[in-house]
Amino acid sequence: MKFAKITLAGFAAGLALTAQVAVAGERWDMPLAYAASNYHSENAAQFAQDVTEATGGELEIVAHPGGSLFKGGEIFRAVRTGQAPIGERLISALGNEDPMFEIDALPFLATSFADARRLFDASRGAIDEILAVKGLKMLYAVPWPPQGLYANIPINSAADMNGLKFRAYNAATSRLAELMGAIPTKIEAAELTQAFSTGTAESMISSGSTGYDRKIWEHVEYWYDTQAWLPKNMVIVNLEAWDGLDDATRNIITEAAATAEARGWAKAEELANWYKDKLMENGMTVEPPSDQLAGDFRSIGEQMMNEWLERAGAKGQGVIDSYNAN
Ligand code: PCA
Repeated sequence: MKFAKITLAGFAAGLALTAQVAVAGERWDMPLAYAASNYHSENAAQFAQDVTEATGGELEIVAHPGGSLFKGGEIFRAVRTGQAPIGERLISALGNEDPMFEIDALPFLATSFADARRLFDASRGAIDEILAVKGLKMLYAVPWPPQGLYANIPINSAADMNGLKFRAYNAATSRLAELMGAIPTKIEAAELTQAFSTGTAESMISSGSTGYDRKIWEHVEYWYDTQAWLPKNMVIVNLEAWDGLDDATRNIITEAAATAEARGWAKAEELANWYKDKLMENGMTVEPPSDQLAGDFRSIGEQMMNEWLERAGAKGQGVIDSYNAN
């Protein structure tokens, strides 16, 4: 059975193909949103190879980076409906599914790798529960390096962002842009080069990683190291596809996923400074934010936290409390 063919036919017909899930002895196509050379994608490709090898080819997982099989914005739905058995998605882009998914994109809640890890530990159970209800299971999650502000002009305060076109990657970054008076548009990383070269985007918040992947220095000169948060990608599997596997195969995947998670966290941390160096080597001005900009970001962050707590309710507060207690 060729999963990719069923996938496209099902997609065209707008059908949820939850009945046609893969079983062991199958090929699993794994859509990824980010560039093949990005460490998340390389890590996922390694995970896919590890599973393929450890199962002796009984389950072949094939990674498709760069949004080539499904675009970033389509991957969650594709896996949920069984059009793809497995895939990777930026967790915080799923805020419309549940506010809990936005917890790792709240400004200044967790700004170091160690804190991001603690926040992941505190939130994983709640995220797993939400995914299970949607017929999904998280296999592993890996962070992006700390988020900073890219702009084509010097930015010394939030007010300097007024009227700038801002590329957002989720609802939280759109809101942040709005609160600075910038004009947000949601654009996937795969479409960044086009957005910046046509002037659709003049600024964004992202890691050095995405700026490096997209040669952002060809379009903007400034990156302010605001260290605002560390969002994560997660690899999810369709539960029906998962349940169709035998125990031995599931154990192999679980083990490969744990290895991929540890490898990915280590790689992200190792590369964080390297990316900054690359931005500078390519002529960008890389600086800490001015006191004014840092202060403006902090107060916007507080407002966003309050807005999030209103949406996320007692469950959200509970996760924040357990994060703060550890
Ligand atoms: N890069 C991704 C999400 C967070 C990051 O650092 C992006 O810009 O799309």
